[in-house]
Amino acid sequence: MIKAIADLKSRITNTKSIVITTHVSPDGDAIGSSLGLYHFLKQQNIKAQVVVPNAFPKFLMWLEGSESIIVFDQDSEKAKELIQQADLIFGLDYNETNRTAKMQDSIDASSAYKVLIDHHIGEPTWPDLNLSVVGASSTCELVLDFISAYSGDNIQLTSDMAYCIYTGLLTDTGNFQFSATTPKVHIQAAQLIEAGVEADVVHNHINNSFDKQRLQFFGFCVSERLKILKDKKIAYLALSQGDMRQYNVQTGGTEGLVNEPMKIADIDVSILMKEDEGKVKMSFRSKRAIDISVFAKKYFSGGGHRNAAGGISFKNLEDTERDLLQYLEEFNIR
Ligand SMILES: [Mn+2]
Repeated sequence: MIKAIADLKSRITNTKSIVITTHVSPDGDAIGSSLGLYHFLKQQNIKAQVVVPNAFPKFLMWLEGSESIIVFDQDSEKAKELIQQADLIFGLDYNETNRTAKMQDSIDASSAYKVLIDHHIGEPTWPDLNLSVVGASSTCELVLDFISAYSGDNIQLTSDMAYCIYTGLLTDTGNFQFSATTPKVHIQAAQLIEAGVEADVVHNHINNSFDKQRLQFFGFCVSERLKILKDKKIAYLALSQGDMRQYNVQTGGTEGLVNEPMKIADIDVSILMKEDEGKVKMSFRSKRAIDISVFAKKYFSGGGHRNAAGGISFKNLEDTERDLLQYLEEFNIR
């Protein structure tokens, strides 16, 4: 990594226009890593612009710099122009450009030097420089590694950087509970707290920021939509657009919902199905050795991590549910 960073350093200092991109429906790690890197580059007197495919949830809008983010969906001309003019593009928290949705064509067409930092399963060939580590807890972990390698002994983490990076560590490890929560992650968290992060502030912004209606929506999902399969190890929730309309669910409003069934002791796999226009979005969670990303990839054109993955179905909700039950039977999760 050190040699690659040295090369990148000279490239970055000679670059006129840097764009930082991340995946569609940006989560805490996507926004945290993008803004963490943005603040770091700013510290190095390097201007960069964060461009994201679509709106990100309210519970991330407190992060310093979030107001400067260009949202492709809301300002596509500006976003296209920025990507087109960039001579260096960072891709954070995704490894296939189709994860950037409507931004994909612009990124694919760009002749900019492309640097990828990601932790999802995959073997992308498009980046000019790939700093990804499959299995790392989060892209934020890798951005902090990048900052450390780039700065060497002169590392100076500001509280702006630290808050952004801590947010991704917290969210992608499910509050430091998933199996990727290594000693290193805790050491990094300590480093970030030393740099000024007040852990309870982040926790409250991320986890204790529901409004009453959203909490009632979670309650409705758990009491009315939760289904547990016969062997009691698998739980799933199938939500219609009507369900979400009824509770006025906003962007990011179902974030964390797939984890709720995992609170039941015997549940090893949880699946969330969300009806959308002409498709059903799927989220998967599993415990320990069960690699749910294999299932997501095989049946729902998805992927992600061993214990957390996403996928999609282009059938209606009812047919998707029927497919799911059949595939679960076929895949035989043990
Ligand atoms: Mn991530």
